[in-house]
Amino acid sequence: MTPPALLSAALLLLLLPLTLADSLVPLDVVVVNSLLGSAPEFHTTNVAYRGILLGALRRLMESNKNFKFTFTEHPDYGPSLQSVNGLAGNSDDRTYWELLVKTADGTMKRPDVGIGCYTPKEKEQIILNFTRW
Ligand code: B12
Ligand SMILES: *[C@@H]1O[C@H](CO)[C@@H](O)[C@H](O)[C@H]1NC(C)=O
Repeated sequence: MTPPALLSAALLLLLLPLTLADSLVPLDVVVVNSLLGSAPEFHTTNVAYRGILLGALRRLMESNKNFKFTFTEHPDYGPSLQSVNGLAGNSDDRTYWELLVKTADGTMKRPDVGIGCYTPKEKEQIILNFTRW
């Protein structure tokens, strides 16, 4: 390698961690009440590269006064989404906030982990679906 090429390679290596640390993954959060059939609410937020959904929801709550959520903590599975915008799941009427994901290519999936483990990918739609089990 020529000295200038060596220098730019070294510079790149130096800057790479910085660029990665700065990159935020954009995603949408859609709030759906399938029991009322009301119009879905769309929000946009972001999370650190490979950050967890809980982080994306927190960022959204901090930036948007029309979105709030609460969660409870399970000793084994971690955080469980309890309420969105004041509406809480309830075991007596068997309601809960289901987690669904529409990927950038349009595929729908139901994650097999909760908000503390799921790591949203770029341009995914996270659907919080109030429903019954
Ligand atoms: C029944 C059940 C549910 C019911 C619970 C209803 C109720 N109150 O009884 C409902 C349908 C609500 C449910 C929802 C979800 N569940 Co679930 N559920 C189960 C299941 C089949 C049995 C749990 C149980 O009754 N255990 C026996 C009792 C005595 O123990 P327990 O500790 O008190 O059980 C409680 C917890 O399991 C809790 N719970 C249930 N699911 C989840 C998920 C998370 C992330 C958390 C924190 C807690 C939690 O609810 C139970 C009752 O209070 C387990 C799998 C299994 N066979 O264990 C999956 C399981 C626990 N669920 C799982 C998942 C992923 C979910 C969802 C995230 C699915 C989704 N995409 O929406 C959602 C939670 C969304 C949210 N709001 O945060 C995963 C968790 C894995 C993980 N590491 O995160 C499991 C292990 C299944 C799997 N995919 O392998 N679930
Ligand atoms: C929400 O849940 C209902 C009931 O399980 C289901 O019919 C519906 O398809 C879900 N909503 C979305 C947006 O997938």
